[in-house]
Amino acid sequence: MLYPKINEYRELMDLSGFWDFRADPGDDGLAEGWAEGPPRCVPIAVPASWNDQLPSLRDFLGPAWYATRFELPRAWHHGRLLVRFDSVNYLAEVWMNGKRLGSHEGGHLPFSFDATEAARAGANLLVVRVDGRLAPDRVPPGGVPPSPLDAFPSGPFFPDGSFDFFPFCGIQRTVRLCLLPEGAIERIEVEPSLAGPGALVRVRIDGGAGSSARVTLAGHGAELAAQADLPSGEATVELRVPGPALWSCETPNLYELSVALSRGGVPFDSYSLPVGLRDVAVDGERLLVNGRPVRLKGFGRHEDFPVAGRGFLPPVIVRDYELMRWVGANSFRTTHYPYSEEMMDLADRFGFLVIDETPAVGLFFAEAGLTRRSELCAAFTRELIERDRNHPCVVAWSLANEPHSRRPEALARLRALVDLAKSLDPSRPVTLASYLGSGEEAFAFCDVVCLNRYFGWYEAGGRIEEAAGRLSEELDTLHAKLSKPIILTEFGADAVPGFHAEPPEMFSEEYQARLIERLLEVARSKPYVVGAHVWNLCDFKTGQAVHRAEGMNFKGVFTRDRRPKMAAHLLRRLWGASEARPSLPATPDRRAETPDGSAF
Ligand code: GCB
Repeated sequence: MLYPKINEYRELMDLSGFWDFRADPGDDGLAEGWAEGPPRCVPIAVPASWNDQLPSLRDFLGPAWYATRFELPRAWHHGRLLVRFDSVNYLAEVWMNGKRLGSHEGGHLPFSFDATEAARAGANLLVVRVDGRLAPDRVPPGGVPPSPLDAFPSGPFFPDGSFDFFPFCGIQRTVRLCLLPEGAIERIEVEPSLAGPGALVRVRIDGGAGSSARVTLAGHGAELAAQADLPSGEATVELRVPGPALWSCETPNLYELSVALSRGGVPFDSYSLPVGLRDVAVDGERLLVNGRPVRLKGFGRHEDFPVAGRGFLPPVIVRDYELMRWVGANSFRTTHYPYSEEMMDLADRFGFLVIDETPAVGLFFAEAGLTRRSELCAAFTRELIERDRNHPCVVAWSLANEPHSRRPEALARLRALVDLAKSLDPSRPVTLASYLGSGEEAFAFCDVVCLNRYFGWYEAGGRIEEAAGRLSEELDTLHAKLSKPIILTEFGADAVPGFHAEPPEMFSEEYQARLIERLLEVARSKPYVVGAHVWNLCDFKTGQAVHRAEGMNFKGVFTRDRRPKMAAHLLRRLWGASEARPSLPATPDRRAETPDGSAF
């Protein structure tokens, strides 16, 4: 489903606010008919995770029930009514006025249900049962039986996710009612190509069976149009843009693409979205955007903030872009799940290069639940590519973070995922991030090698020079074996804010800053290393574990409340941020003052 928008043919109602909430630790709600409205509820904010709003439920992962009442205007009784959830972690089952609408599995991707039959003019009740429990047959998994083949340096945690971030639960992004005209546009896929003169924009439209579409592309002096009929509800049109204003990190030029449908000459639906004209390619050991080599400078990050947990918080999104731009970053990876659609929109506008990652973190390949996990990984890959394919900021798909791929079963499964992503979107490189270094056999079928490496922390802790030497060796070995572009997608050290030590010592701000500086120096000295993402932009909440004081991962270069540590100042110096950056790149000229992405 397209991102919900209001226009002359489409209506929206945002259901954010205080909902009713009831935890269901005994899992009695289904049998007791809570779908008709859970009893004895407390207020809860939506969107947001429940764990830090209601501290007695911090470690409770579900099931739990949400309910909200809303009034529908009588005028809304035409067309098709959808209820759209931008994300719910992890399982959601939804009823309107007691009628079951459907269920969805997976914590970070949108879904919608048709509520045309169930809704009525006047008062309505929407009920959602959310189950965020961790299990081996979910993705990401939890409760994974320990095995030497699946070893992961960060485990084990309480709650027992096979990943290093807190398993926040609930309705974490916006919920909206969307009123669409009958036969509305369902999907628009935009694929720009720079082959031939100018730029070619291929637009595929789904929906609108029996109608005609007018497609326009406007901006930067261009005003192009094409016409197509949709007898069976699909059509592809092509527009050639002479002298295109290309999208790039330095000049994030966007055009506006609009599709307008009419039937018998009567207009009945339209949808507009920004598009960027650019292409991405791997050429030997280089990553190219518009034929020019790029080098990624940036971070892994988390959607994480006090009280709201993993809830959608627009001010934090703005602040995080300010922080990244302040240090001179031009890139991030959506570690370790798809970020909000609004975050992706701003990446397009700011000119960030994004490695877009599915929620497949901590994957293991032992038999228990393997078939189901594989199905879910494929479903999430499909859903992510469908959601984000029109964003120029996405320069690669990452299909897993640190899969425990030593088992022989792993390779065929990972290859199937890579093949799936390439068949859905042949225009972008596909990758996964691994901690196995040159032992990662899956790199053979990835376009770009993404290495997560903690020399100076989990290995060679306290020994910065040894860490630098080992990283240098490992990069050269990987390069000799694969001859592909390499991105150092994770490296860093925990630094407890305000803890200082000279000479530098692990957990001090000095140690974190010097280690990052030294490892970046190594990465920079290798022409085939095309990017470096420091782990992490900000400190973030994780499960409790002996190596996680305060239930926190302190590898942020900013604190959880977004104050800089020494490492943030260091990066600002290294990445060459200029003073007085405009908050939004209003024009390409102003944007040209920002770093050109040529070094990291
Ligand atoms: C990793 C993981 C990341 C962890 C990080 C750490 O390799 O990909 O999720 O948070 O290490 O700090 O241990």
